[in-house]
Amino acid sequence: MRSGIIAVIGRANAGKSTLVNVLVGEKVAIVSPKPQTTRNSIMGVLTKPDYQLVFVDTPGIYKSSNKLSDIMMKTAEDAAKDVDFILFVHDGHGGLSDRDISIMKKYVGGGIPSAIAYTKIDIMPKDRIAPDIQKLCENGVDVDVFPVSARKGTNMANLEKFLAQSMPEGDKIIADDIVSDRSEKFMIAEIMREKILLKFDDEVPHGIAVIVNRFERGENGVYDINLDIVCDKPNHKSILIGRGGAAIKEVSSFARKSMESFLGAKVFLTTYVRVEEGWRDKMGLIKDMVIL
Ligand SMILES: Nc1nc2c(ncn2[C@@H]2O[C@H](COP(=O)(O)OP(=O)(O)OP(=O)(O)O)[C@@H](O)[C@H]2O)c(=O)[nH]1
Ligand SMILES: [Mg+2]
Repeated sequence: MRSGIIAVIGRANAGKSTLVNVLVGEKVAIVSPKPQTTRNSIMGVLTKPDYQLVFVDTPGIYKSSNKLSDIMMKTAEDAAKDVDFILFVHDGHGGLSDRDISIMKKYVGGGIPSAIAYTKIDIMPKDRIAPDIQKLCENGVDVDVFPVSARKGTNMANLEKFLAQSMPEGDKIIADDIVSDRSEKFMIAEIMREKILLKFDDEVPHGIAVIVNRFERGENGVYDINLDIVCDKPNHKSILIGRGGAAIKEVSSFARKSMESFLGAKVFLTTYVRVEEGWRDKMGLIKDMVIL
């Protein structure tokens, strides 16, 4: 048996959470086309008869603009310590800049075994892959590179096999039936945030926090869920609510459906939008609003 902890690191929006979800075979982390979707480190576990891979998905590396993003950056950096392996996720479709290489070099090829997942190859010309790998070599990035598409599943089995072989010999770290360290309550708040990220423009969702006030299952099997959607600015509140409440109604309806499929039960969802100006810069409020 081989088992180990794999930190999944990379720039914001690279495709880390998508990759972890696909490898684990279940959605443990929300995904969106916007950078800074993941705010916490989230564990996703893949248990097979002869190996166990414990992935730690992390917030993407991104320029910090407030206390919240400072904490997110620290979360990613901390996750890369004391692990058995670092899997650096690179968005191949986004090109390969000198800055990409310098960030990579911080994490790969050091004391901890590492590899690069060069992802999103389904949406880029294949003839760009080999020159990029060559460029990495020339720049002293001397680790295995796996061109993959998490979305299409391309080359994911090879990556999984390689990771399994790279783990130290040892017993399972996590019980068989556990796929994530995050609670249902956490995922409910994240699903709401995901739907907001998908519907609204950049500035609004990045200032959002979702607080679960009530999460109860009634005798009839229906979940009664009440959420506060906290936003950064009064004008964000009006955008979120929309004319006659149309926007919040639509986004809540998407979220409810997604919660129902996650929980496997009916959901009665109520939401309330409120403003806490500048909460992302106030440590006390961050602690209250982001489940760290
Ligand atoms: N075409 C394609 N798109 C992908 C692939 N992997 C991820 N994406 C898309 O890339 C975007 C970002 O994906 P995420 O998985 O949220 O990226 P992330 O690295 O976790 O982002 P942060 O949490 O913000 O750091 C989403 O729109 C995904 O659907 C892939 O293999 N192919
Ligand atoms: Mg993510």
